[in-house]
Amino acid sequence: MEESILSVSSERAERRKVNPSKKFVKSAYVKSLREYNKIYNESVKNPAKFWGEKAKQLHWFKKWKTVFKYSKKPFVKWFEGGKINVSYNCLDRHLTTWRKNKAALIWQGEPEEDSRTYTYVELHREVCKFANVLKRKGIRKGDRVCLYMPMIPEIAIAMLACTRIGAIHSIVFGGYSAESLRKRIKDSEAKMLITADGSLRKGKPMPLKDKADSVLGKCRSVKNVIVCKRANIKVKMNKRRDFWWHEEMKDASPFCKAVEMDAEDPLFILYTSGTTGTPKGVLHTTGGYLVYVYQTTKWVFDLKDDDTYWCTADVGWITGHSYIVYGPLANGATSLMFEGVPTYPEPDRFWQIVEKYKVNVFYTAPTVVRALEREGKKWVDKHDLSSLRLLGSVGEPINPDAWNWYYNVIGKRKCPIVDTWWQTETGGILITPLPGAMPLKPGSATMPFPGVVPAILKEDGSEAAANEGGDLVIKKSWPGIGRTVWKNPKRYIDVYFSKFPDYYLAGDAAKKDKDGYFWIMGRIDDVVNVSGHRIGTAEVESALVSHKTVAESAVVPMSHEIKGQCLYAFVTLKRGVKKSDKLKIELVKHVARVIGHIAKPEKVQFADALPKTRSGKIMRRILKAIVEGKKDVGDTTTLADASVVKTLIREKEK
Ligand code: 7RM
Repeated sequence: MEESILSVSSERAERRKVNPSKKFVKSAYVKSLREYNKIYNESVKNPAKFWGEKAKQLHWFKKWKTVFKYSKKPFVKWFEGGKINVSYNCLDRHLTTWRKNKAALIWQGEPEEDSRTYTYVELHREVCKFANVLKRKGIRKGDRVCLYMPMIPEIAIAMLACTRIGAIHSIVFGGYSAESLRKRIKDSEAKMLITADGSLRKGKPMPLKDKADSVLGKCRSVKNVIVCKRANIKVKMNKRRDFWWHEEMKDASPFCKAVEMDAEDPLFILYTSGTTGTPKGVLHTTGGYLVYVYQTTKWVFDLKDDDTYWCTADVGWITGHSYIVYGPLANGATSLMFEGVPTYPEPDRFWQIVEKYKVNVFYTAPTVVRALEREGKKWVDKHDLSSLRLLGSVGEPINPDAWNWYYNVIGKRKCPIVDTWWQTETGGILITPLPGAMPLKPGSATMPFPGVVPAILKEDGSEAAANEGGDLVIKKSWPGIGRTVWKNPKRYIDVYFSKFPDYYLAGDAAKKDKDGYFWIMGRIDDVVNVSGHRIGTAEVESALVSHKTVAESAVVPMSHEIKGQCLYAFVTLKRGVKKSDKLKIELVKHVARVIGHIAKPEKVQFADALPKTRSGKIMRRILKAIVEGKKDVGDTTTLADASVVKTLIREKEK
């Protein structure tokens, strides 16, 4: 009865469907399931035709010869023979249209009074100037440039300037430690570092340049450092090596021709943590990536010219690359960028910004939704959110409780929610609703984007039956797929193409229901085997969070003499709820009620905070180590707040 636990609780969820309103459908790009099915079937039958047509909407200096072909499996080439430039498509292409004076980037700083808007023509000018600064400092096509910056417009300007001259950017998230920065600079052999004096976090200046300085001595490849002023922190400048952004920009020319890049020339490297300690440098290339983020941004967010679009991610992770900068700008959209956090100065900051800029499309992570739900509805009710017409979610499965709150309290029951499943490696969104076409099922990322062919495989490689959990794979290539691991093609093959050699292995467990909806269950290693039952920890977490006292939870396996494994639940309570043993018992009972007795956590530990990456993902690897009583919980440098770990160890359940 392996699959029973996975289907019992989902059976109810699976039947619930939420349809988009007539008004939404009326203006949507794709208006019905029938229309989606038609587009989908054609895209899969003839991917070259489908992607070729989409690619034509961008500007190519020279058209491609073949839409796609394998050079040597699994290595693939998209739009071979084509010449294109990303910055040209994100900027120059709009300057000959009415969009030239449209807001491209609206930036809201953490202090309310700090904000800036760049029109397309203005952004183009800044990018050209900075591209000339790069050239002056000796940066050429193919060179790596490392960015270690706050969420300020200069990060987008630097990215676009790199793409303009064919330099490969490698963004290291500003929250990462100096040591993480060093590793990434070393692996990519970056010739330049672009950073800032510091960033602002909850009103406090946090050093960046100082942190970088502590390792730059060991980074021989870096010849120059460009420093932006942001946090008013005094920094040491090495005369021969370090230069101020604003000084370099003063006399830089605003004319810079965009380099004609081969479609398969490298665009950027983005490091992502793997199972080993060494992060993988995922390499994305030019033409395919741009076509993919262009088309997904347009259809998934149903983006229209008069929309103000806000993705709350940090530019330092893939969501920011694809859906703050490249996707929206390639569409000529207005993209909002926010420097701060959701709860500062008060827990209504996001809603205040939505009201201030009349945001229409809002894209965030489930962890943010849960954190703001925890703060209470009163913060939402202070603001007029009537401009919102579409909501998005990314990063983790969104549990039905958070989904309902997002839908009812934020979207006022009129905004579809696009639950978008994808990864750093996929470049863009792969499984997602097209919001005018798909009836939503809360908790499901629904269906594949046109051209994408996912499947659920069992260990022996055969396809799983409906509702049966297994490995999520993608059977056909798509233009946005990461092409290799930087300097390590073997690792690319090992990680993604060896368990099932013909398919891309996502590393997530998932299942597909009878209606063809995909349900992501979490990373493969988040599936726990309790007395022979496969239980997705996400499902137990979802049950816990559906209890009225619970704000957030993380469930991990713990070894158990009899059951093999059992479940250990970390639970964050809502504000004002009292911790008690009685409540623990009640929560365990609640899980039994929602899923069944076999899913009952063996232990419950209350935790005011959970170890999370700055992008909001709970680091279950660390929780597992804590639960197993390991002295060394492994690398904690990617955590937003490493002190959380000590508290959890101290308060561990016996
Ligand atoms: C975009 C991003 C990738 C991993 C992925 C999943 C999880 C992301 C969803 C999701 C369920 C979703 N890139 N994940 N989105 N799980 N539903 N809508 O997050 O490289 O940082 O992470 O995130 O496990 O494999 S990522």
